[in-house]
Amino acid sequence: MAKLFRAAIMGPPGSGKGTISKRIAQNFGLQYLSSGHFLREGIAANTEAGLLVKSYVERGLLVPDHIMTGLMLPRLEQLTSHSWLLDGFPRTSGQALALNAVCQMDLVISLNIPFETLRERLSDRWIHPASGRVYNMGFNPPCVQGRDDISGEPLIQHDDDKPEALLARLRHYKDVAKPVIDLYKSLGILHQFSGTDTNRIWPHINSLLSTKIHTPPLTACQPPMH
Ligand code: G5P
Ligand code: MG
Repeated sequence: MAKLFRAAIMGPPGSGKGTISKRIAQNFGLQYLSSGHFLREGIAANTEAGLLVKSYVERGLLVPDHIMTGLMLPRLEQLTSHSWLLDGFPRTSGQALALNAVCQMDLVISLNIPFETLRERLSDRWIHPASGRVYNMGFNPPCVQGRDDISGEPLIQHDDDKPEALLARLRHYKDVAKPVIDLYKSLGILHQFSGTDTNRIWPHINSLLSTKIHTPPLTACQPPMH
Protein backbone atom coordinates (compact mmCIF):
# COMPACT_ATOMS: atom_id res chain seq x y z
CA MET A 1 0.00 0.00 0.00
CA ALA A 2 1.40 3.44 -0.92
CA LYS A 3 2.29 5.71 1.96
CA LEU A 4 1.12 9.26 2.49
CA PHE A 5 3.60 11.98 1.57
CA ARG A 6 4.05 15.01 3.83
CA ALA A 7 6.22 17.88 2.69
CA ALA A 8 6.92 21.52 3.47
CA ILE A 9 8.49 24.36 1.54
CA MET A 10 10.54 27.04 3.29
CA GLY A 11 12.13 30.22 2.01
CA PRO A 12 12.33 33.95 2.62
CA PRO A 13 9.55 36.32 1.60
CA GLY A 14 9.27 36.38 -2.18
CA SER A 15 11.43 33.29 -2.70
CA GLY A 16 8.77 31.54 -4.79
CA LYS A 17 7.20 29.26 -2.15
CA GLY A 18 3.68 29.95 -3.37
CA THR A 19 4.56 29.71 -7.08
CA ILE A 20 6.40 26.41 -6.65
CA SER A 21 3.83 24.99 -4.22
CA LYS A 22 1.05 25.43 -6.73
CA ARG A 23 3.07 23.53 -9.35
CA ILE A 24 3.83 20.73 -6.87
CA ALA A 25 0.20 20.49 -5.76
CA GLN A 26 -0.95 20.34 -9.37
CA ASN A 27 1.65 17.82 -10.60
CA PHE A 28 1.66 15.49 -7.63
CA GLY A 29 -1.87 15.86 -6.26
CA LEU A 30 -0.79 17.07 -2.83
CA GLN A 31 -3.23 19.03 -0.71
CA TYR A 32 -1.81 22.56 -0.47
CA LEU A 33 -1.86 24.42 2.84
CA SER A 34 -0.45 27.94 3.00
CA SER A 35 -0.11 29.51 6.45
CA GLY A 36 -0.18 33.02 4.92
CA HIS A 37 -3.40 32.17 3.08
CA PHE A 38 -5.13 30.93 6.25
CA LEU A 39 -4.01 34.04 8.13
CA ARG A 40 -5.34 36.32 5.40
CA GLU A 41 -8.61 34.38 5.32
CA GLY A 42 -9.04 35.01 9.05
CA ILE A 43 -8.18 38.69 8.63
CA ALA A 44 -10.65 39.10 5.74
CA ALA A 45 -13.38 37.33 7.73
CA ASN A 46 -12.82 39.69 10.68
CA THR A 47 -12.75 36.74 13.08
CA GLU A 48 -11.36 37.18 16.60
CA ALA A 49 -8.24 35.26 15.58
CA GLY A 50 -8.04 37.34 12.41
CA LEU A 51 -7.98 40.61 14.31
CA LEU A 52 -5.35 39.22 16.62
CA VAL A 53 -2.97 38.30 13.81
CA LYS A 54 -3.65 41.37 11.66
CA SER A 55 -1.19 43.62 13.45
CA TYR A 56 1.61 41.08 13.07
CA VAL A 57 1.01 40.33 9.38
CA GLU A 58 0.60 43.99 8.45
CA ARG A 59 4.00 44.78 9.96
CA GLY A 60 5.69 41.74 8.39
CA LEU A 61 6.26 40.25 11.86
CA LEU A 62 5.94 36.58 12.68
CA VAL A 63 2.66 35.58 14.30
CA PRO A 64 3.34 33.91 17.71
CA ASP A 65 3.91 30.15 17.64
CA HIS A 66 0.90 29.17 19.74
CA ILE A 67 -1.44 30.95 17.31
CA MET A 68 0.24 29.37 14.27
CA THR A 69 0.19 25.85 15.67
CA GLY A 70 -3.45 26.38 16.71
CA LEU A 71 -4.22 27.43 13.14
CA MET A 72 -2.30 24.73 11.26
CA LEU A 73 -2.22 21.52 13.31
CA PRO A 74 -6.01 20.97 13.56
CA ARG A 75 -6.19 21.30 9.76
CA LEU A 76 -3.53 18.62 9.36
CA GLU A 77 -5.32 16.36 11.82
CA GLN A 78 -8.34 16.47 9.50
CA LEU A 79 -6.23 15.38 6.53
CA THR A 80 -5.46 11.89 7.76
CA SER A 81 -6.00 10.30 4.34
CA HIS A 82 -4.30 12.95 2.19
CA SER A 83 -0.77 13.74 1.19
CA TRP A 84 -0.03 17.40 1.76
CA LEU A 85 2.38 20.25 1.21
CA LEU A 86 2.84 23.07 3.72
CA ASP A 87 3.84 26.51 2.45
CA GLY A 88 5.25 28.87 5.09
CA PHE A 89 4.79 26.55 8.07
CA PRO A 90 6.77 25.64 10.12
CA ARG A 91 8.80 28.85 10.24
CA THR A 92 10.32 28.67 13.74
CA SER A 93 11.86 25.85 15.75
CA GLY A 94 8.85 25.96 18.11
CA GLN A 95 6.51 25.35 15.17
CA ALA A 96 8.75 22.62 13.73
CA LEU A 97 8.88 20.76 17.03
CA ALA A 98 5.10 21.02 17.49
CA LEU A 99 4.59 19.65 13.97
CA ASN A 100 7.10 16.88 14.53
CA ALA A 101 5.23 15.78 17.64
CA VAL A 102 2.05 15.08 15.66
CA CYS A 103 3.34 13.96 12.28
CA GLN A 104 6.55 12.74 10.71
CA MET A 105 7.62 14.78 7.69
CA ASP A 106 8.97 13.08 4.57
CA LEU A 107 10.64 15.99 2.80
CA VAL A 108 11.39 19.68 3.29
CA ILE A 109 12.36 22.01 0.46
CA SER A 110 14.35 25.13 1.33
CA LEU A 111 14.75 27.89 -1.26
CA ASN A 112 17.94 30.01 -1.26
CA ILE A 113 17.37 33.07 -3.41
CA PRO A 114 19.86 36.00 -3.53
CA PHE A 115 18.76 39.17 -1.76
CA GLU A 116 18.99 41.31 -4.89
CA THR A 117 16.61 38.94 -6.70
CA LEU A 118 14.12 39.08 -3.83
CA ARG A 119 14.34 42.86 -3.73
CA GLU A 120 13.61 43.13 -7.45
CA ARG A 121 10.73 40.67 -7.30
CA LEU A 122 9.03 42.20 -4.32
CA SER A 123 9.37 45.75 -5.55
CA ASP A 124 7.49 44.53 -8.64
CA ARG A 125 4.86 42.71 -6.62
CA TRP A 126 1.22 43.76 -6.53
CA ILE A 127 -1.41 42.19 -4.32
CA HIS A 128 -5.18 41.94 -4.27
CA PRO A 129 -5.69 42.54 -0.53
CA ALA A 130 -9.06 40.82 -0.12
CA SER A 131 -7.97 37.47 -1.61
CA GLY A 132 -4.17 37.57 -1.20
CA ARG A 133 -3.73 36.94 -4.95
CA VAL A 134 -0.21 37.97 -5.93
CA TYR A 135 1.00 39.39 -9.25
CA ASN A 136 4.42 40.31 -10.55
CA MET A 137 4.57 42.88 -13.31
CA GLY A 138 7.23 40.89 -15.21
CA PHE A 139 6.63 37.25 -14.23
CA ASN A 140 2.84 36.97 -13.93
CA PRO A 141 1.19 40.31 -14.69
CA PRO A 142 -2.57 40.82 -14.29
CA CYS A 143 -4.66 40.83 -17.47
CA VAL A 144 -5.57 44.48 -16.89
CA GLN A 145 -2.80 46.63 -15.38
CA GLY A 146 -3.45 47.47 -11.71
CA ARG A 147 -6.59 45.28 -11.49
CA ASP A 148 -7.25 41.84 -9.97
CA ASP A 149 -8.04 39.22 -12.66
CA ILE A 150 -11.03 37.74 -10.82
CA SER A 151 -12.71 40.67 -9.06
CA GLY A 152 -11.43 43.57 -11.18
CA GLU A 153 -10.65 45.42 -7.91
CA PRO A 154 -7.50 47.61 -7.58
CA LEU A 155 -4.16 46.00 -6.67
CA ILE A 156 -1.90 47.45 -3.95
CA GLN A 157 1.77 47.26 -2.92
CA HIS A 158 2.84 46.36 0.64
CA ASP A 159 4.88 48.87 2.67
CA ASP A 160 7.05 46.04 3.99
CA ASP A 161 8.11 45.14 0.42
CA LYS A 162 10.15 48.38 0.35
CA PRO A 163 13.94 47.74 0.33
CA GLU A 164 14.85 48.77 3.90
CA ALA A 165 11.95 46.87 5.48
CA LEU A 166 12.70 43.91 3.24
CA LEU A 167 16.33 43.76 4.37
CA ALA A 168 15.20 43.58 8.01
CA ARG A 169 12.63 40.88 7.17
CA LEU A 170 15.24 38.80 5.36
CA ARG A 171 17.75 39.05 8.22
CA HIS A 172 15.04 38.00 10.61
CA TYR A 173 14.06 35.11 8.33
CA LYS A 174 17.64 33.77 8.32
CA ASP A 175 17.94 33.88 12.12
CA VAL A 176 14.62 32.18 12.73
CA ALA A 177 14.90 29.62 9.91
CA LYS A 178 18.38 28.37 10.83
CA PRO A 179 17.34 26.02 13.66
CA VAL A 180 14.44 24.73 11.53
CA ILE A 181 16.80 24.01 8.65
CA ASP A 182 19.26 22.36 11.04
CA LEU A 183 16.49 20.18 12.47
CA TYR A 184 15.37 18.91 9.03
CA LYS A 185 19.01 18.47 7.97
CA SER A 186 19.62 16.31 11.02
CA LEU A 187 16.54 14.23 10.09
CA GLY A 188 18.00 13.78 6.58
CA ILE A 189 14.94 15.19 4.80
CA LEU A 190 16.13 18.69 3.83
CA HIS A 191 16.66 19.55 0.15
CA GLN A 192 18.02 23.01 -0.64
CA PHE A 193 17.65 24.75 -4.00
CA SER A 194 19.50 27.90 -4.99
CA GLY A 195 19.02 30.23 -7.93
CA THR A 196 17.48 33.36 -9.27
CA ASP A 197 14.75 31.88 -11.50
CA THR A 198 11.79 29.84 -10.35
CA ASN A 199 11.51 28.31 -13.81
CA ARG A 200 15.09 27.02 -13.55
CA ILE A 201 14.70 25.69 -10.01
CA TRP A 202 11.38 24.01 -10.75
CA PRO A 203 12.70 21.14 -12.99
CA HIS A 204 15.06 20.06 -10.17
CA ILE A 205 12.25 20.01 -7.63
CA ASN A 206 10.00 18.23 -10.11
CA SER A 207 12.64 15.51 -10.70
CA LEU A 208 13.27 15.08 -6.99
CA LEU A 209 9.58 14.65 -6.23
CA SER A 210 9.15 12.26 -9.15
CA THR A 211 11.60 9.95 -7.42
CA LYS A 212 9.77 10.23 -4.09
CA ILE A 213 6.08 10.19 -4.99
CA HIS A 214 5.37 7.06 -7.01
CA THR A 215 1.71 6.24 -6.56
CA PRO A 216 -1.44 7.92 -5.25
CA PRO A 217 -1.50 8.02 -1.45
CA LEU A 218 -3.66 5.44 0.34
CA THR A 219 -2.73 5.05 4.01
CA ALA A 220 -3.26 7.35 6.97
CA CYS A 221 -0.67 9.70 8.47
CA GLN A 222 1.10 8.03 11.44
CA PRO A 223 2.61 9.95 14.38
CA PRO A 224 6.41 9.67 14.61
CA MET A 225 8.03 6.83 16.62
CA HIS A 226 9.77 8.08 19.78
P1 G5P B 1 3.37 34.42 3.61
O1 G5P B 1 2.10 34.61 2.91
O2 G5P B 1 3.92 33.06 3.79
P2 G5P B 1 5.98 35.42 2.74
O3 G5P B 1 6.35 36.86 2.95
O4 G5P B 1 6.77 34.41 3.45
O5 G5P B 1 4.42 35.38 2.88
P3 G5P B 1 5.42 35.42 0.05
O6 G5P B 1 5.38 36.88 -0.05
O7 G5P B 1 4.12 34.69 0.02
O8 G5P B 1 6.22 34.99 1.29
P4 G5P B 1 6.57 33.43 -1.66
O9 G5P B 1 5.32 32.63 -1.52
O10 G5P B 1 7.84 32.84 -1.15
O11 G5P B 1 6.40 34.90 -1.09
O12 G5P B 1 6.83 33.77 -3.19
P5 G5P B 1 5.80 33.91 -4.41
O13 G5P B 1 4.56 34.62 -3.97
O14 G5P B 1 5.68 32.59 -5.10
O15 G5P B 1 6.68 34.85 -5.35
C1 G5P B 1 6.92 36.18 -4.96
C2 G5P B 1 6.73 37.11 -6.18
O16 G5P B 1 7.75 36.82 -7.13
C3 G5P B 1 5.40 36.88 -6.91
O17 G5P B 1 4.99 38.12 -7.44
C4 G5P B 1 5.77 35.90 -8.03
O18 G5P B 1 4.90 35.99 -9.13
C5 G5P B 1 7.17 36.37 -8.37
N1 G5P B 1 8.09 35.35 -8.87
C6 G5P B 1 8.21 34.05 -8.50
N2 G5P B 1 9.20 33.46 -9.17
C7 G5P B 1 9.75 34.40 -9.98
C8 G5P B 1 10.83 34.41 -10.93
O19 G5P B 1 11.52 33.43 -11.17
N3 G5P B 1 11.10 35.60 -11.52
C9 G5P B 1 10.36 36.73 -11.28
N4 G5P B 1 10.69 37.85 -11.92
N5 G5P B 1 9.36 36.76 -10.41
C10 G5P B 1 9.04 35.62 -9.77
O20 G5P B 1 3.28 35.07 5.04
C11 G5P B 1 2.76 36.37 5.19
C12 G5P B 1 2.87 36.79 6.63
O21 G5P B 1 2.07 35.93 7.45
C13 G5P B 1 2.73 35.63 8.69
C14 G5P B 1 3.94 36.55 8.73
O22 G5P B 1 3.53 37.77 9.26
C15 G5P B 1 4.26 36.71 7.24
O23 G5P B 1 5.01 37.88 6.99
N6 G5P B 1 3.06 34.21 8.74
C16 G5P B 1 3.58 33.58 9.78
N7 G5P B 1 3.99 34.03 11.00
C17 G5P B 1 4.51 33.11 11.85
N8 G5P B 1 4.68 31.80 11.54
C18 G5P B 1 4.27 31.30 10.34
N9 G5P B 1 4.43 30.00 10.05
C19 G5P B 1 3.71 32.22 9.39
N10 G5P B 1 3.24 32.07 8.14
C20 G5P B 1 2.84 33.29 7.75
MG1 MG C 1 3.52 32.92 -0.48
